[in-house]
Amino acid sequence: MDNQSIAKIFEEIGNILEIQNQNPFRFKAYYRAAQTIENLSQELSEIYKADKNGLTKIPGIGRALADTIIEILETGKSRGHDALVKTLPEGFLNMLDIRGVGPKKVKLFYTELAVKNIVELKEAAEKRLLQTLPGMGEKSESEILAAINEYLSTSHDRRLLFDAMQQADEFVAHLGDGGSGGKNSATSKLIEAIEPCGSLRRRAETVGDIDILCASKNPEKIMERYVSYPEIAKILSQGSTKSSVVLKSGIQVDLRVIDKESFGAALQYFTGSKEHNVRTRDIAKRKGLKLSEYGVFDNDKMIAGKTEKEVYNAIGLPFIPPEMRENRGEIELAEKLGVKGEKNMPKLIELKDLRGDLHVHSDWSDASQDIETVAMAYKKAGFDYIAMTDHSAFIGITHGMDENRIKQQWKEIDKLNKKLAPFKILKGCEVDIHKDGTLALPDEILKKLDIVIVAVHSAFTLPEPEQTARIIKALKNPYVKILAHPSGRLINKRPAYKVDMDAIIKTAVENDVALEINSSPSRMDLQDIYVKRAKELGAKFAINSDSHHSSHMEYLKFGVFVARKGWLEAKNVINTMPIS
Ligand code: DGT
Ligand code: CA
Ligand code: CA
Repeated sequence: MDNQSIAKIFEEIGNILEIQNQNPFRFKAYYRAAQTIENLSQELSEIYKADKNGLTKIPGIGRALADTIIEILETGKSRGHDALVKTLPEGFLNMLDIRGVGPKKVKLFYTELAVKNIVELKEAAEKRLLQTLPGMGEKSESEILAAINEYLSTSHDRRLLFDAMQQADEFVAHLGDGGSGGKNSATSKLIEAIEPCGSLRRRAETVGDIDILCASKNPEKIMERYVSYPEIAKILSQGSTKSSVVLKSGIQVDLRVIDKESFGAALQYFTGSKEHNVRTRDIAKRKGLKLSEYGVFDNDKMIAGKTEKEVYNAIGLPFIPPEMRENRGEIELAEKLGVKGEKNMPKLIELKDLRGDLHVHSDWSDASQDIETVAMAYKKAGFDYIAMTDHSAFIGITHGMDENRIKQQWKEIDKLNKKLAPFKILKGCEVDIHKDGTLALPDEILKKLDIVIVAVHSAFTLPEPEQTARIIKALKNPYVKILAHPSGRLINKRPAYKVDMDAIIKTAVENDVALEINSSPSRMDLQDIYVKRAKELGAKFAINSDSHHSSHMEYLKFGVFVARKGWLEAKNVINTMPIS
């Protein structure tokens, strides 16, 4: 867990204590601690690892706060924080993300107007109720309304695919018979088919709203169950086959119920993208057909609609996988191949093609589990190998390894490889690229490693020519195998560093360096559009979890989504290969 995330937990504890009218001493201590942590130049995990009593030596961090930090470092959360969050209605704390709204105001809105989330706050502002409250006026009300609208229309409101998928799964489980444990295809007598579609089904990195399509003979019953979902904050519209709601988390969910005979056509329509749909409708029209969400029609006769494949084939195209439907060349390819050429469409990579993970951390740097625990988890999940790629030592970054500790780690890995064979742990390192393009470890060490991953973790704001030159220089080192998270962006949090991505891709190709697709849900980096471009330029890829806990293995599917959106096949990805 990094300092930013820990600081956020402390700030939230402070917020909740303040909302609860607790002693100002208490909540202010948490605010101060959050500030201190945010400004530290060293990771808390590193401080703790170096010295078990080191945390209390940080100014403003006493024994109790230090214990909370240790609990978060070891378990990924704080029970005290969890318990506090549960005292508030769901979505309550999101109100604090609105500019000009702090703990005092949310407390006021809640006690005076029973406002529990952003949606209700917006309603109250639109009804001009906020201006009636003590300390508020017309001006502060309109400022808050403007801030809410800004918040709802900016990228904050586009959710990570990871979050949206979780919420969609829960919703689908609710619609199914009493919940099926979060499966995407919950079915019951009432529901003949159900599928989240839209940007979520296309596996876009962020999702604006969730679209769910359902086939049923009894739409009224479905709608009844739909609007009874306890997570709903507001029903926007409710019809017999079409409804929209906003969840307490703030995300909108649109539901359409359709006849089974039209399910494929509706799925095609509501999966989009809009740009892709415009093209497919056009193609139908040119053939004298009509394509709608109800089916493909020749005059009034329905000639396809039950499955998507039927729909594409009826307009003369091979089936196009949802991830490719962005009007980025898939229509041209599909037209060229035709229905008969369906087998020549890219055979997109699948999660089961991955045999190893080439970017994994342990407690030798900034993760919490030892190598054996991590390796055993991968082995148990059916993988053949991992590369242990703990961080190199680099001031101000992480609990990194110097040459001595790397050599010690090799001994540990050799020992474990005997024990776990045929499972294999490769010796690796995530090596920092210095500002000048040199690497944090000497060649004598690098050449003995199986996997050298290089990464930028500092000087994010260099001008484009310098940032590009820095990375290119690193890629030319003969021992480098993989460039980690090539753009450095964190979705909704930190923009990509400015680089000439084409030049970097070309250098990677020339020097036989694989580009990483980092599967962490907030990274998904390299991005799909660059993946497609890099594939065209002949690049190789590695889909890695960058896991800091064995449970992060689950992230790999998000890397696979990105790869599929970039049209990759298994053969383009090095960790689909057996170990040689
Ligand atoms: P989002 O929600 O912003 O992440 O993106 P989408 O793609 O899920 O967009 P959304 O929810 O507005 O609409 C869902 C799908 O419905 C969209 O992907 C394609 C289809 N659709 C929506 N509006 C139109 C339209 O005006 N024309 C056509 N052809 N299709 C549309
Ligand atoms: Ca959508
Ligand atoms: Ca929608």
